[in-house]
Amino acid sequence: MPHRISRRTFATLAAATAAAAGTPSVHAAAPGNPATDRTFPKDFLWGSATASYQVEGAVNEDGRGTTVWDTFAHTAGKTHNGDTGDVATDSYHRYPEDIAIMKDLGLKTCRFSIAWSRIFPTGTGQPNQKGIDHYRKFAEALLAAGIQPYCTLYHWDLPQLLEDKGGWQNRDTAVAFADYAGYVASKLGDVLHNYMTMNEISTFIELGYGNGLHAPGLQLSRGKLAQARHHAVLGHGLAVQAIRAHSKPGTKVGSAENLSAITPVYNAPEHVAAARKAIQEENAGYLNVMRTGKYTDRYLAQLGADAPKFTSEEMRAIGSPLDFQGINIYQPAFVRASNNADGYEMVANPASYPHMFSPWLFIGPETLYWTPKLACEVWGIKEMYITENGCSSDDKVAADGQIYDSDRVMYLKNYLTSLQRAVSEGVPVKGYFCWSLLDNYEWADGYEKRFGITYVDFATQKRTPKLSSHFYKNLISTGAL
Ligand code: GCO
Repeated sequence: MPHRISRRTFATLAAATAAAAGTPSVHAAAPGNPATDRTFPKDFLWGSATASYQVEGAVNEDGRGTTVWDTFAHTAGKTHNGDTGDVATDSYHRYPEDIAIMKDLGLKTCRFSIAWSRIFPTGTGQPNQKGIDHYRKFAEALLAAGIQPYCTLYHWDLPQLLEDKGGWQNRDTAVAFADYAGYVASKLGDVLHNYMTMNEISTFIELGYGNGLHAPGLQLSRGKLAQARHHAVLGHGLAVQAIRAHSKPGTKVGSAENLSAITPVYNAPEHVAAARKAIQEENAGYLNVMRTGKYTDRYLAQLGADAPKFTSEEMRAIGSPLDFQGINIYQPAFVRASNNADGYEMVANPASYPHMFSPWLFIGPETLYWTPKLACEVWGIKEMYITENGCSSDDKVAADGQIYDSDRVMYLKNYLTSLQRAVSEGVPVKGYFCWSLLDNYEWADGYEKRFGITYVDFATQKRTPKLSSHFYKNLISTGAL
């Protein structure tokens, strides 16, 4: 079974033209003494994140249509142990219990995703009222618990019938996604006020259509892949417009993107300047084009004849202004200054570099300082959320029934210390969503890699808070590290 080692190490075919070096900081210094103050602002939004296919189960209930992940997970040899999301954490039924866990933690917000195929079982056409009813009940239960819903409209579970017509290779999928997004906003706008269009476009495109490690498991040529990438960012942009057209004033729209988490290899002016160039070029096909509405010259030059076909109207849609930007951050992508034409070079980690239980998850807490800071500077972002951060552990239940995941506590403590540094310096990060509330279906890694702060016994569905959950609860209640 191929591992997901390559999962977040995608290169976006970036190329040579240097982007704005030395962009001035947009942040005013925050009050207090950043060197000694270890607290987060009182109104900081603490949350957790999950995704439909990873937690819901109930794949054949209430009219849900088949998705690419159902197909992929049920194809022999595609996932660890042949694991599927058929049951997952059974959260379609057990969400009241999950919300009670969130409430006990003191969470202010919850990031979850809507399964497109529960709303439109075939992707387009006739909507399914039972799907809308389910997410309405879920959102109402969150609100009753004092928890603000943050809804992702697409976390990779594409309706299979759309994939049969080409999936993201087909421009019509982008239009269908926008129609679905607008429909949800029109039906649930009274209970949902914060939307993320898509989760990690870079991951579902590069792994789903590039190296084939994720659904739908294709390995496209470079040109076809670039076109699929374009359709996905276009789908994002059209959905932003559709949500705005169908929602009330005050509704906020953003995305949750897994950018290449550019981090200077160490804090020296030349490496920081290199990182400013790298963050744009290494994310040229995703966040950079979504934030600017332009492909960089370097990106297009490197693709040459394989560059995507696009119109100026599409580019305007892709660059639709957002109210906030979510970024998912796990491992750093180190960069150093270089005399080459790019002005930077990525640093490949040696085999001895430490990682968490997932081999791709290199440990680099400072990425939660540098990446938000550089991203906000370079793209002029005024409101940012860390929409995912967390880690896998080889969790075991101890003789006393508890789970002492000291490695996850180490990871969270150090990453959050870096985040606190960024916030205290005025980087506009307004909240943090821990991945994940519960152990869940980790895609091609099945159930082996546990990312939850709550342990799930998958045989009984019993939930037990881990040591990291107690750490997180304490942090939320005190606001201090
Ligand atoms: C992703 C996700 C989550 C993962 C998490 C841990 O990026 O894959 O948004 O679905 O489970 O990041 O790998």
